[in-house]
Amino acid sequence: MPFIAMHAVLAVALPLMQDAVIAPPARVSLPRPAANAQVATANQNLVAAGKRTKDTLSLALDVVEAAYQPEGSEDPVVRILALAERGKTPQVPGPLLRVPAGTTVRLSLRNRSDSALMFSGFRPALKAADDTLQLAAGATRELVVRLDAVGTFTYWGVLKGLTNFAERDWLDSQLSGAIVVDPAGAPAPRDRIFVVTEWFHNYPDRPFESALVFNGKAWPHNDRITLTQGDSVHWRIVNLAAIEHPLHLHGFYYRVERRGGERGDSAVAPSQQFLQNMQTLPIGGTMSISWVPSTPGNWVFHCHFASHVGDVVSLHGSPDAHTVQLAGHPASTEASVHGGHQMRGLVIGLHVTPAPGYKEPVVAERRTIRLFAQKKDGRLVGRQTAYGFVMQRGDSVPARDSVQIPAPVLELRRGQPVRLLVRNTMDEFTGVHWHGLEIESFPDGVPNFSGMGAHIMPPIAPGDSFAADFTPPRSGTFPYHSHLNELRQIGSGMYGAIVVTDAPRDTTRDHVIVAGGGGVPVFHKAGPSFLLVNGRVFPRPIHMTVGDTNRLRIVSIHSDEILAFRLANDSAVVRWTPLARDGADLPESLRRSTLAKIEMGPGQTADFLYVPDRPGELALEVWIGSTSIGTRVALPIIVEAKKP
Ligand SMILES: [Cu+2]
Repeated sequence: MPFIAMHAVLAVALPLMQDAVIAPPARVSLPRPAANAQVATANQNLVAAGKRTKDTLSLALDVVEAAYQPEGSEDPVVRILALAERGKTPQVPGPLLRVPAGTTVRLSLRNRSDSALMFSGFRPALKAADDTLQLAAGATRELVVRLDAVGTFTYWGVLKGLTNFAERDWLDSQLSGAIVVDPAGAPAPRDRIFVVTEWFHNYPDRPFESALVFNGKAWPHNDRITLTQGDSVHWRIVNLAAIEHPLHLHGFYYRVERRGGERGDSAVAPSQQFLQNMQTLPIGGTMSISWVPSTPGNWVFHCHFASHVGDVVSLHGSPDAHTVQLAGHPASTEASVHGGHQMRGLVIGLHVTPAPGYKEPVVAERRTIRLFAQKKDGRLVGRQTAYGFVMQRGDSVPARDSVQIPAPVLELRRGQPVRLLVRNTMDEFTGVHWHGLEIESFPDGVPNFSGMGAHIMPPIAPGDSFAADFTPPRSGTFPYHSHLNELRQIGSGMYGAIVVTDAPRDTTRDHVIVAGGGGVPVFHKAGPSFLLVNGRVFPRPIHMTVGDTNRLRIVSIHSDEILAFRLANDSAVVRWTPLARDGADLPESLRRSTLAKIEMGPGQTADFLYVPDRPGELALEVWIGSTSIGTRVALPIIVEAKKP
């Protein structure tokens, strides 16, 4: 719950950060489990709990005091209440309730903890207000419920007095699990279920402590998933954390086939499905996605909030590494010292094994684009260091302290082999991800993970270069950005747009709009969350002519915020026509004129057609969060009359 409050606070403009030396705060003492507490294990959701005979499932669950270690074996063990099948080990997330439709569930729920609790969700057909089960300390409740509706649902418990799982804090944070109701008579499912939960502890006077996990364990301590090239993959993702997550798949597109929440789950009509590599999963939301890993190698599926894949959600990380950096100190994080990747939290690692006969493409000639990853001190608001990419034009190398935010648009041609030669002139490691491009794993840009077998992409060390060789297979709009120390590097400007086309584009009618950050978001204190559109708080206007068909390519790449976009004139929101999403063309059925409004998570792109019908001025307005509150940047669009 406090995580939400925190995001709300970020929308408020605040004084600039101090440049004084800020030492990382001392480790907080975390609530420890009792010595005799049972140890909770990570639940991969592969085995349905209970005992099923014909059309009845008998399930006995106990709430117990447990010891939980969301990260590695060296990392803190914290206290939680957890659910266990009676007589078995407690699990995080709670045991999987999975049955064919029409099954009657006989549930016995016993509270062996000292805390009074309330449970909800076991009766998904009821209204939320009617589905509450009070469970005093020491009490046992029996429940008989027939599950008829197919889909993905959730159950959850909270401490007495709370009414919603999103109000949970650390102690009750893991009292929940997935309910899956399969069609009756269907073959054994070949899917995977991933449940997101967060252990969260707020402190009045110190940074909060958080561990964000898929199926009970945080990256890099969770299981790798092995897939075979070309096999269909079906996943259900369940968000039982108190914040939404923009979930991004590297290398491939997925389709969202079902969407749901606690009280419902419905199929998305095939005509409404589209190719996407990012979907924001709301609080309490579920989704069923399908995709085909068509290229072998290592890939990641992760939350695209930089803070959800970094130190901020690690119990043992240095919570204020970025603040130390802001204060002008040399980077001191693990990644900078050892070159190791710094991802934590909500990441799933995939190994896609090659199909027989797979060969990496061999390319004789490539067009080379030289990019420089650079820093410039004191260039951002609050005298923060600006980070960015600069492109070499002609023979001379760009000035070492030159930085461009956003990075230059990479104009690539579909099917033309290219080499992005990235030289790191900074004093810290980096890596670059060509977000959404369906390329080989090695150049994909996740340091120490992208690649296959022993051929793994290294982080780009200070003074080193990395050649990302690939051939873009699809025309569209994509972001590129740092994939190391994302909070600091993306937050400080290491992002830009890639436009892949079949033919040169007419930039008088084809406009790229990149919305991102201009300074590191600060989570532990109320801090600013900067927003720049095309690199500016007051962006330069775009010019259009009445009657012309214009294409707007919008890239949303703030490190930690969902952005809302709206194209409006003085009086009203205008209409535009969606063309593409995440770089992939939309099906005909979704290319319908619509009100010009969209919310986009980090890494998401969308292309629209807009035909101005009268002269005058419009604005593409961009907000952090939902429209009408918080920070707004307006990009003016000046429409001129048609020349006679
Ligand atoms: Cu997230």
